[in-house]
Amino acid sequence: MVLACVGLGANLGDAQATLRAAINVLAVLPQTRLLAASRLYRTPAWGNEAQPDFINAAVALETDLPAPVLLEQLLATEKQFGRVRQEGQQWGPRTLDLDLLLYGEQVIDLPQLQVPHPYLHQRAFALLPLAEVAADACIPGHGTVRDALVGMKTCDITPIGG
Ligand code: PH2
Ligand code: MG
Ligand code: MG
Repeated sequence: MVLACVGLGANLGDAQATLRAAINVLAVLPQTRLLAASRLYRTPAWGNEAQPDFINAAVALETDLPAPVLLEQLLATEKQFGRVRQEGQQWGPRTLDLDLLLYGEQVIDLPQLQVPHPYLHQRAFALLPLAEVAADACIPGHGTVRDALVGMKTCDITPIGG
């Protein structure tokens, strides 16, 4: 069993409903147990700022699925929620984005999968929800999730419903 952490994001359609439904899908993945789900957060778009705010969240999973198989499941779930990938739209709006942020303490560098997520330690919108479910998890090369948040601007990242 491995502790795998997944970041969820969406900023098209009913993003809150999509994230809640996607968490329910992740909860019933084969050979996997949902350990914890964070609150949903409203976050300003990072990268390409000319797009709607995102809703972001994170889950901690305990899984026996190898990382590439888990990735396939995440991509299939994105598609199930209407994700269309467009050439050259790296940071564009999306109905659902599921990123494998951490897979135990493994470093994976495959063409289709980099773990830890290469920008995780720089992105408050991913770290703040992640800290709710796995604050002590290690981001290989960058200390714990809690450490990575120190000094980071988080005041514009607000939990939904309090
Ligand atoms: N995802 C991106 C690019 N920018 N900004 C926010 N706030 N949240 C995201 O999930 C996000 C983003 C690419 O995956
Ligand atoms: Mg992403
Ligand atoms: Mg992604």
